[in-house]
Amino acid sequence: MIQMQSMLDAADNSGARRLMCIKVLGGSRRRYANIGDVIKTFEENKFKIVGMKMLHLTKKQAEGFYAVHSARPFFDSLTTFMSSGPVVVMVLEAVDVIARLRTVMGATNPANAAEGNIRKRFATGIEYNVIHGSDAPETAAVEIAYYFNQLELVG
Ligand code: 3AN
Repeated sequence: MIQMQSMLDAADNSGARRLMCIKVLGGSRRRYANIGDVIKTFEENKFKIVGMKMLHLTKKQAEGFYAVHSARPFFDSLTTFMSSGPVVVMVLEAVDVIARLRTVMGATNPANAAEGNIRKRFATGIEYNVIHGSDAPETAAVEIAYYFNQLELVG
């Protein structure tokens, strides 16, 4: 049993990949994130960047990305916001990546986020919360494939 658990732990710690997306960049309003600060935070926290690109999503592309939230009341405003300017999408690797990505990002609502994490430092509201991170291996696989092909991932 212990051996099986340590095999599972090893599997999760073997450099698993997660999609991370810095939401809409640029512009003059405070809802926008500073890309350099976010990247620096991940580098300082020992995440390896294995893929990165900047995109300006259409409304349809944003709706596809957030399809899981299509029944939620904020779906239209979230996807309008996500298609209102460029975003940066990244694929990150790290030991214990699920828990560590969530810790570095912070709670969905920045008002509840812990001191020092990205949403606490830079987000201006629950909808404008700077960053998206895949929450499970299955969603990461789908989200990575939404933006990247194999040639665009290194290492
Ligand atoms: P997280 O990004 O923390 O995993 P999710 O997956 O529940 O949170 O929500 C996806 C995105 O939908 C959030 N990043 C946020 O922008 C938006 N969102 C979530 N809950 C709300 C809400 N109650 N009101 C407005 N926007 C929300």
